[in-house]
Amino acid sequence: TSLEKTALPLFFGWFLCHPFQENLRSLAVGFLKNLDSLEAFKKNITDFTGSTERDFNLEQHFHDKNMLHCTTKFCDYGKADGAKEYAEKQAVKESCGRVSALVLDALFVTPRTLGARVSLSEEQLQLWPRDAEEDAVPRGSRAHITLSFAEGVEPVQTGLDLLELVRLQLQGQEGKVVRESGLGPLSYYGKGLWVLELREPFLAPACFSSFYG
Ligand code: ACK
Repeated sequence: TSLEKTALPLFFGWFLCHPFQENLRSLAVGFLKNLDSLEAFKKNITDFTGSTERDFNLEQHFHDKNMLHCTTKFCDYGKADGAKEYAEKQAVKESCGRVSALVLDALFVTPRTLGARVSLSEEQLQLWPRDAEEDAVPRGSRAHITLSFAEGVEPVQTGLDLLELVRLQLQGQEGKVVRESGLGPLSYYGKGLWVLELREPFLAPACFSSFYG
């Protein structure tokens, strides 16, 4: 009906349940502080600044961003390809309001974005759109939570930065382990891409829902 047509949201996704948003933010701040203090990071600071700026500060580069979520389908109020089909899927309709646990297994940072990689379960993959990424990467590779992005950067960039990491790893690049932190190995992949693989994944209960903005 025409009423339903007007109901397509900005996007669908999982929204982190309340206390876990704060916990994840703390984890991310710790990650940035740690990185900021590393010699290896300072040596490659031009990735971020384009010059040898002395007073660069990662925490100021990435200010805090709104509510934390993992986008499944970006619908753009119906303007995005496949938005209507996605919204009408049985699994999507049935899942609205349901809570499931997101498994966050890495944090990554680039000069543009700060994000968490999400490893989707088989059940969660039922809600993952077919067209989220090209066929060259495993389904769900783009799943992430945007923690922050630099000024002038669009949030869509976090998923693109993660896909870049996935492609590098598929090509066999492992990154250079720069530090074994309590949380896990921290690696540098070049071009300002830093990844902390979490030895213990961060489990975040999250509610599947649409978002209108
Ligand atoms: O951080 P995100 O996953 O990246 O969450 C936001 C959300 O939708 C609202 O903007 C994501 N987003 C924006 N544009 C696109 C797009 N073209 N494809 C996929 N996700 C998008 C953005």
